[in-house]
Formats: sequence, structure tokens, C-alpha cells
Amino acid sequence: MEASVIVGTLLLLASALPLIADAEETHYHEFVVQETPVKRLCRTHKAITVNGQFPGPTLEVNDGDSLVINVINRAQYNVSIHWHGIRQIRTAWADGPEYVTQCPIRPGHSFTYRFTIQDQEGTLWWHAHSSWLRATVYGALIIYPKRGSSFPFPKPKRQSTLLLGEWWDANPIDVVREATRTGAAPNISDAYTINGQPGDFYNCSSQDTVTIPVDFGETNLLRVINAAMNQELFFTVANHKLTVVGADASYLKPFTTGVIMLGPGQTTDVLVTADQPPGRYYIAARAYASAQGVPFDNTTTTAILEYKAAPCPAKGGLTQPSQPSFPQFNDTAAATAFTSSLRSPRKVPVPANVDESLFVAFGLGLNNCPSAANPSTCQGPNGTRFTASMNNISFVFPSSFSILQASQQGIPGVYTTDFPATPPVKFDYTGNVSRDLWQPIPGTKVYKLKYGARVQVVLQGTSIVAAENHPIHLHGYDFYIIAEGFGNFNPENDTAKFNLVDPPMRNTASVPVGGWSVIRFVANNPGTWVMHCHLDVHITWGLAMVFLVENGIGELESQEPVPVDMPVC
Ligand SMILES: *[C@@H]1O[C@H](CO)[C@@H](O)[C@H](O)[C@H]1NC(C)=O
Ligand SMILES: *[C@@H]1O[C@H](CO)[C@@H](O)[C@H](O)[C@H]1NC(C)=O
Ligand SMILES: *[C@@H]1O[C@H](CO)[C@@H](O)[C@H](O)[C@H]1NC(C)=O
Ligand SMILES: *[C@@H]1O[C@H](CO)[C@@H](O)[C@H](O)[C@H]1NC(C)=O
Ligand SMILES: *[C@@H]1O[C@H](CO)[C@@H](O)[C@H](O)[C@H]1NC(C)=O
Ligand SMILES: *[C@@H]1O[C@H](CO)[C@@H](O)[C@H](O)[C@H]1NC(C)=O
Ligand SMILES: *[C@@H]1O[C@H](CO)[C@@H](O)[C@H](O)[C@H]1NC(C)=O
Ligand SMILES: *[C@@H]1O[C@H](CO)[C@@H](O)[C@H](O)[C@H]1NC(C)=O
Ligand SMILES: *[C@@H]1O[C@H](CO)[C@@H](O)[C@H](O)[C@H]1NC(C)=O
Ligand SMILES: [Cu+2]
Repeated sequence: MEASVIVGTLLLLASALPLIADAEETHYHEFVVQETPVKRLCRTHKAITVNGQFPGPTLEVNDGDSLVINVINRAQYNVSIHWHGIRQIRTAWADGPEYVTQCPIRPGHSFTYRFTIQDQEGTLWWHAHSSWLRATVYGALIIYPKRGSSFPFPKPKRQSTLLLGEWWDANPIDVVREATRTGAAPNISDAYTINGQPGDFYNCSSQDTVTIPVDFGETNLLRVINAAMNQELFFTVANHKLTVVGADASYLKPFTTGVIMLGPGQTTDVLVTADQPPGRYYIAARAYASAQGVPFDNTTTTAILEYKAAPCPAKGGLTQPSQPSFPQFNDTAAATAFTSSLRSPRKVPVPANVDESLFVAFGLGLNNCPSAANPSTCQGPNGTRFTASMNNISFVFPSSFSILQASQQGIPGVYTTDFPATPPVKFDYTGNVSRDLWQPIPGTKVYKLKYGARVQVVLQGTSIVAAENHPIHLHGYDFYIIAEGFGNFNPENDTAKFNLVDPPMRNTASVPVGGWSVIRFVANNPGTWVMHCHLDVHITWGLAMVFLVENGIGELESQEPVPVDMPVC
């Protein structure tokens, strides 16, 4: 009798402690945000970096591990770091977007982020989430399967991470400040980069082009991350096939293609087999520019896939790599063929019914200037200023408290909870929109969700100013993309297109140009979660909103207490 009680107690104790404590690790890192000389495009810039590295350090963890990252700000700007795609279950305070989950870390101050990876595997990344610092403050975050388990595909011989970035021959903070002052669109970038390097097609760059070595016959896993600020990108490897196996740290039913498209914020894992004649082949990325008549950076960044047994030409030097081939810049059919091919590997638990149904019409706008305004501040089209909105609210980030702090401490006047679930005015979203509808209302409005609510959001792009593809990113959640299409979403016949069996799970949806995407998720992570366009120019103009997900019942359905050293505004 007594013995069995003791055994029972031991079992209880054992199940209360993590049984595989020795299998899960805590990784400690120090991120020093600082100004660093970085030579690109024939000039040395004073770029803001982490630990003097550009791109910043790669974090490598296994599913189940914890990260503790002490961010020390030695730069002259406010900064905060976002762990893009990490669910942050119960740790919204560690998510990072400034004035949403925290006040920024001021120059000379530091802050420690602590969080645990729960049931996520694949490729994510981290980046600054304040002003335009993420132009140079970013790096990869690779999550390997739990120790002892493996990928759901044959183990690749080698793995390489390719961070696609965007470079200005200027200080990106000056670029965004100039745009904010003038009301015009910010200057377009001067280069794209792969792992920080523009590559052979730019001046003063070819000696630093990134090379990825391969052995003939081996299969490599390429983890491709679009860390560009403002541009969707096509990505390809000359003469090689790409087998897509994952996106945004969720596995996919494998399929083969010649080109993939990533919006800023998105990641895609592809297998590449070195099955071509040994040689040198360009790995390359360039714009998918979906909007008509909107200027964009039309340059091409390259790295080189280099077979180790590549023959050297008789007279020394290296052979010219094989050239990549791309769809046209505006080839929406190619972009859509890719995004609509993504499927989860098997039947997934998509909510069949929903408790909360939102219809969010979003896009650009133009603010008219008062006649007394200084014309130098109204340099948008025809003397206006650019803006952007969701359901006609142009999001204004608070400045004296974070939304998280205001919600936890009941501080009034920081935000209101009346973000509209449907557009306040119904109109032909993708048609010729009357000018009367182009000017949204500024506001800091959040939408409250009960813990566990099953949520559907129809993300409807508008053609106000210009229709274009928008990468819409939700913090704190992965969601299923159950359908996408062009024109206006029509509940009469478009619900028939819903895939409730094997839709892809992502954290960023590429909403088609002049079209819509429908997403579903279960609101089982309490906190304040921003949903925004990941084109930084659009979030700057207000293309954002915040979900406030309430605590559920008991500790495991509630936010953890925030650390006492949270930065204050
Ligand atoms: C933006 O481009 C214009 C025209 O090339 C240039 O005069 C200006 O200095 C640029 N602004 C910044 C911040 O680099
Ligand atoms: C490279 O430099 C040359 C000469 O300064 C210039 O004409 C050309 O536009 C530059 N090319 C690129 C891609 O920047
Ligand atoms: C890129 O744009 C420039 C300026 O508009 C143009 O001269 C050039 O031909 C374009 N290049 C490509 C590859 O389309
Ligand atoms: C795409 O670009 C090509 C070449 O610039 C142009 O002829 C075509 O009209 C464009 N298509 C669309 C849909 O904008
Ligand atoms: C600006 O004005 C011109 C001339 O009135 C007009 O053709 C054009 O469509 C206007 N552009 C915008 C974005 O309003
Ligand atoms: C769009 O509507 C305006 C009036 O609201 C009209 O003047 C203009 O011609 C229309 N444009 C097209 C392409 O239908
Ligand atoms: C947004 O609100 C403003 C101010 O009420 C109004 O003028 C405009 O027509 C609205 N636009 C839309 C798309 O609802
Ligand atoms: C969807 O239904 C609407 C009417 O409700 C109709 O106008 C439209 O043509 C339909 N679209 C398709 C593709 O059947
Ligand atoms: C930096 O953050 C502090 C605290 O929120 C704020 O008062 C200050 O205005 C910010 N500085 C800039 C340049 O945004
Ligand atoms: Cu956008």
C-alpha cells in the first residue's frame, strides 16, 4: 500500500518535471547593436549591425530549446528585435515590435528576450522592428527537429542559408525620414543582396560574391529568406530544379519548380540536387513587381553554386557561371502558380467553423494637404501625402506606452478596441475607386479576441492608388491560407474554393495583386499581436492593426508575467 503510494508520487513528480530535460537546451547570446563600417557598392557605409556582422549572427536551435538573448544597444537609434515567426506562446512581451509589445531599447540600454520554441521546425529569422533598422539588422533563425528526430525528407548532404536583403547606397534611416518629411514614396534601393553581398552584376562587388560549394550528385537544402525591405523577389538557381519542402517553418508536400517567389518576411526551404555538368551556376534573385507604373529596383543579386570538381579553364581564372532565367518582373501568373501550389503534407486541423469572421480591406491611400501646408511636405502624387490602411484605419503606433503594457495595466487613452470587423463602406475594392474613398482615418484601434476563438480573416487588397501584392504578416500565430483569388472576394461562390483539408500553414500571406486571401487560425496565444504588411514602406504609412487576445482559464492559457526590466517609454 505504502509502496504504491510512493511509486505513484514518483510518477507524478517525474511527469511534472520535463522528462527530456537533458535533450532540450537553453542557448545564451549577446547581441550588441552598433555602428559598423560596411563596404558595399564602392563605398564604406556606417551601417547598424549586430556584433559587427552583416548579416547578423545565425541562431541555430532544436525544436523545444529556449533562447536567452541580451540585446545591448550601442547604436544612436532606438531598437527592438522581433523573432519573426516564433509563436512566443505566453511570452508576447518577448515578441519585439516597438510600441506594440514593448517600448524600444534606447541607446545605451539593454534588454533580455527569453522564449522557448514550441513545435516549430524549419527556417525563420530575426530582425529589428523599429523604424527601418531592419535593412541591416537581421539574421537567420534555424530550428532543427527535436534531438533524435529528423526531417520528413532524406537528410540533405549540406545545408545553406541564403538571406535575401535590400541595400541603399545611403543610410536607410535617412531614406525613411526623408519620405516621412516629404510625403512622397521613399527612394528605391540600389541593390539586392544574398548573405549581405550584391554579387557579380554590381560595381565593386564581384570579388566578394558568395559561393555555395557542392559535390556532384549531392542534395543540398537551401533555406531562402526574404529579408528585403520593400520588394517581393523571384529566386532561382541556373539550370537546376528546386524541390520545395517547407515555408515559414512549416513543412509542405514536396513539389518541383524552376522559380520560387517570396514576399518580405517569407522563407522557403528547397532541395537542390547537383545533377548538372560540374561547373558554376548563378543562384539569383530579382524583383517580382506586381504594381503597374510603380518604380522599383530592377537589379539582380547573385551568388554562385560551385561544383567542387568544376573544371578550370586552360588559361587560369574561373569559368563564367551559367546565367539564371527569370519570369518577367510583372509575371503575376508565375508568382501565383507558385503560391497556389503550396500544400501541407497531410490533412491538417483547420477550424471547420469560425467564431469570429473579419473582412479586412487594405491598401494604399492619399492624404490631401491643407491649402496652407508647406508644399515640400506634400510631395506625393498631385500634392498629397502617401498613406495606407486596413478597413480605413491608418494605424498609428503609440509613443508613450506599448499596447501590451497599456492592456495589462489598464492605461486608458493608448488604444481603443473598436477596430472594425468589416469595411465601414462597401465598394468595388479592386475596381476604379472613387477619390472620395482614398483618405483613411488615423487611429490606434485593436480587435479583441476571446482565448480559443476560431478566427477567419478575408484579406482583401484594394486598387486605391495602385493594386499590388502585399505580404501580410501576423505575429504570434501561424495560420492556414485556405484560399486566394483575384478581384473582390465573393462569399456566394468563393467559399467553394476553401481548402479545409491540406492548406499551407504560414506566418506571412502573399495577398495577390488586386485580389484576396482567406486565412484561419485559433486564437490560443494570449497577447497583443500586430498584423501588418511586411513591405516596410507600407507599415510606415499605417498598413497595420493589432489583435488583442485575452487570457484563457488558468496559468497555461495566460500570459507569463513580464520581466521587471521591460524598457519604458
Ligand atoms: C533620394 O534620391 C534623391 C534623388 O536621387 C537624392 O537627391 C536624395 O539624396 C536621396 N535621399 C536619400 C535619403 O538618400
Ligand atoms: C557602375 O559604374 C559605372 C561607372 O561609374 C556606371 O556608369 C554604372 O551605372 C554603374 N553600374 C551599376 C550597376 O551601378
Ligand atoms: C532598369 O530600370 C532602368 C531605369 O528605368 C532601365 O534603364 C533599365 O533598362 C532597367 N533594367 C532592366 C533589366 O529592366
Ligand atoms: C508586363 O510588362 C511587360 C513588359 O514591360 C508589358 O508589355 C506588359 O503589358 C506588362 N503586363 C502587365 C499585366 O502589366
Ligand atoms: C494627378 O493629376 C493628373 C492630372 O490631373 C491625373 O491625370 C492623375 O491621375 C492624378 N494622379 C493621382 C494619383 O491622383
Ligand atoms: C474612374 O472613375 C472616375 C470618376 O470617379 C472617372 O472620371 C474615370 O474616367 C474612371 N476611370 C476609368 C478607367 O474607368
Ligand atoms: C474613410 O474615412 C474617411 C473619413 O470618414 C472617408 O472620407 C473615406 O471615404 C473613408 N474611406 C473608406 C474606403 O471607407
Ligand atoms: C460569383 O457570384 C457573383 C454573384 O453573386 C457573380 O456576379 C460572379 O460572376 C460569380 N463568379 C463566378 C466566378 O462564378
Ligand atoms: C526613443 O524611444 C523613446 C522612448 O519611447 C522616445 O521617447 C524617443 O522619442 C524615441 N526616439 C526616437 C528618435 O524615436
Ligand atoms: Cu503592403
